[in-house]
Amino acid sequence: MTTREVPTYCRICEPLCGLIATVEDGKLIRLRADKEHPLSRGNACPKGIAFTEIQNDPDRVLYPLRRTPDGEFERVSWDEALRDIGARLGAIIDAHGRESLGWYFGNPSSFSYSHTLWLVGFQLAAGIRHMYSAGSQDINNRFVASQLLYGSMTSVPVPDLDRTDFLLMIGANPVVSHGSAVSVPRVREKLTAITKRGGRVVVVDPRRTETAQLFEHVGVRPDADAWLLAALLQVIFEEGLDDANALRRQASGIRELRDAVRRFTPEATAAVTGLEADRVRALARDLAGARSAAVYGRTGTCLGRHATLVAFLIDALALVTGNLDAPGGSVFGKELVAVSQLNARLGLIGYGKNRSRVGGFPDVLGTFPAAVMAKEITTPGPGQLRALFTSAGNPVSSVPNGRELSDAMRQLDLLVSIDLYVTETNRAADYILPATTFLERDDIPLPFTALSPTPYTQYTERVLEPAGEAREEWRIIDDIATRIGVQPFVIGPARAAGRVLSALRRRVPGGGSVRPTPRLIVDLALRTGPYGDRFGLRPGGISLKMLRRHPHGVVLADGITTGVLREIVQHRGGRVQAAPAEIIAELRDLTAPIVDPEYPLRVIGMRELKSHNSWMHNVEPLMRGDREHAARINPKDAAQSGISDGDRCRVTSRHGVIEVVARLTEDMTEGAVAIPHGWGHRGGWQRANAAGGANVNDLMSSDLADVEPLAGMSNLNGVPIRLDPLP
Ligand SMILES: Nc1nc2c(c(=O)[nH]1)N[C@H]1C(S)=C(S)[C@@H](COP(=O)(O)OP(=O)(O)OC[C@H]3O[C@@H](n4cnc5c(=O)[nH]c(N)nc54)[C@H](O)[C@@H]3O)O[C@H]1N2
Ligand SMILES: Nc1nc2c(c(=O)[nH]1)N[C@H]1C(S)=C(S)[C@@H](COP(=O)(O)OP(=O)(O)OC[C@H]3O[C@@H](n4cnc5c(=O)[nH]c(N)nc54)[C@H](O)[C@@H]3O)O[C@H]1N2
Ligand code: SF4
Ligand SMILES: [Mo]
Repeated sequence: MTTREVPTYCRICEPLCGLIATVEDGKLIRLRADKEHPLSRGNACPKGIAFTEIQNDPDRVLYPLRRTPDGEFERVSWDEALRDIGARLGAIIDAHGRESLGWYFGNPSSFSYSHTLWLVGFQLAAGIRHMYSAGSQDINNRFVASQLLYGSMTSVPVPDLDRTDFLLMIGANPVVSHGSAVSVPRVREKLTAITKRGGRVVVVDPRRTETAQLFEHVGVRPDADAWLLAALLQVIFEEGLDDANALRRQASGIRELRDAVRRFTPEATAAVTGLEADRVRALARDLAGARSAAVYGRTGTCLGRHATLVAFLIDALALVTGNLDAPGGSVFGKELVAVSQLNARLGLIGYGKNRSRVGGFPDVLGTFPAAVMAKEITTPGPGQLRALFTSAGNPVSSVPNGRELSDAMRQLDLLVSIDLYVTETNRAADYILPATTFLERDDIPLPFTALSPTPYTQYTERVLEPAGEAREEWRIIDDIATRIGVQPFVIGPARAAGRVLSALRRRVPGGGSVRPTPRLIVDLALRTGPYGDRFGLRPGGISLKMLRRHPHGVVLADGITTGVLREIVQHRGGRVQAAPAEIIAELRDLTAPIVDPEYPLRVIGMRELKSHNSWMHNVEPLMRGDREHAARINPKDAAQSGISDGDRCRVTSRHGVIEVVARLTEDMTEGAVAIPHGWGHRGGWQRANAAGGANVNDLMSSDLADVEPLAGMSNLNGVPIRLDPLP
């Protein structure tokens, strides 16, 4: 028997905690936290440790599956599956063109450089327009706000946690989520360190969350953040608390912004936010008066009806108080590979280069709103979506109106899913192709260095050989591409990286046609990137070879360098645009939501420590105890609806009905009801199916009018509902 202890890192969520895998005769025995990891230092959460159960899960899909006419799945060979998929794609393309092909990629894809790289390569090379992702349920508004402010979609400021004196946190619960759009292991310690050194953390959330309980809580009404942020800006301008020097240096359009927020006084907005005017004034003064302050918002600010506006105002608040790009403020990390720069130069993917066929929504980084996917399938006409691939995603569970999507998918000529499980989405697929887990592939977390307050990276080789016949996504994508006569990264981005490629050619015997691998491309990008070794010209710089010598990861700098705004901003003149027309218009037209007495309450999302979106409910150790899918309700609201703690209740919106258990808690502000997403399973995961619950996204609307217009964000927070007792 041979036993190995292999350092690697967790790729379930954004802290990327260091793990040690114990492997016996090629089988994973256990995962534990890596004490030698420079940032996570022996810390990991229950999900990371429990990944052993997913790795070895008997319900995992390990062979290509084909759906039979009776709706069951049968095992087929890779060759059979890919040959048939290729032939069917060929026929669809002949009849309807490549514009009838589509792809949805889900959240776990962001943790695989090779998956995302090959997908972008395939998209560009094949000219695929129907691209969809979890981003329109997550973060695309943030990218559009950055486009408007800085002219650079991928420049997202992060809170300078190690130096800040005041953190204003809006719609995020990092004590449970472990932080998002900011990559920090041990985030709870980082936050408590702020208050320990005399600073403040203020959490704006309709629920007194696990994070809010540790700090100061501001119980805002759901989907009222635009009003609150505008009011904070109004007070700061009115009382002359803005940092005029910083604004002169950094921004244009400040006067228009000041005029646009003028009507949003704390008094005028109190009815919408539910917050006393004095409290809002005090918050504005404290924020502006703090030695340094960072303003940070996450999914609670991304899934409302004004998601792009809210993300914009979050940065505007940092800007106006002189905290943008300043120590302890909202700061810009340096990318591991120069994606933003390269993209700005080549204009490969951006914002609004294309419009969706249905609804006319602008693309965000080459993707359209996933909320319109169902209608793209069912709406006839040129460019109708007929063949759909999904990889690392479960959209029937994660996008608004899952039932509509599930029904629409039956109309497709071809549905292929690359996943670990039979899920709610792919149970109706023609083929399910087995993907490797993160332990079965090499990796480097490309997007996360710029989001880490301590710039950091780690390369890991695969820890395990793929189980069964599982394959890496990039190989599957490459094979499918080849079968329709397309080659990712020979045409497309590789041509763009011309000089690098010609250097590469010289090293490839025979020269001429090069089929680079993801590993080769990433090595070149690293070596020529901001931290790279420039092929030996910069001693101490990084390359894959260098990173392999440091299996626990490498800290690249002590902290984020500030004073870089001029390099970030791509607008002419190098100034942050504080008053883009879209934002000013939305502020002008902002009207208080009308309360429909039929639906007096509002549903919001929440995350649970032992769930991960829709895909960890099959893990027995995480499901032990009395875990159940429950709505968290303020006791007063429950009493009004005639509901007691532990009752099953019916939740009704204008768009659907679900049934869940009621949990009464004073942690909910009145009028807000929190229900986690990702429950109500009907796939091949037996423990998950047995967990019960419902798909909360059956309550959500995919009507075009309910999709946020600037970034195509789904409206999943603040949706009007009614509660009724069940017999
Ligand atoms: N109501 C409501 N809805 C929401 C949210 C909310 O807050 N409220 N949050 C939204 C957010 S932020 C997100 S990110 C989305 C997530 O939405 P999705 O990304 O669509 O779905 P997930 O539940 O993350 O499912 C991931 C799928 O990938 C599979 N998988 C896991 N690892 C791998 C891998 O390495 N390779 C492959 N090929 N497959 C893998 C899993 O089995 C699972 O089927 O949900 C969104 N939906
Ligand atoms: N344990 C666990 N960790 C996770 C995940 C998971 O499923 N489970 N998912 C991962 C993913 S994909 C992501 S994107 C991140 C998300 O990371 P976070 O955004 O930190 O996660 P949430 O816990 O959903 O926090 C959102 C908060 O917004 C609040 N909120 C809802 N509506 C509003 C509103 O209108 N205004 C304000 N101000 N607040 C509002 C909710 O009450 C909630 O506390 O978490 C990641 N980490
Ligand atoms: S917090 Fe948990 S799930 Fe997230 S990276 Fe760390 S161990 Fe993995
Ligand atoms: Mo997410």
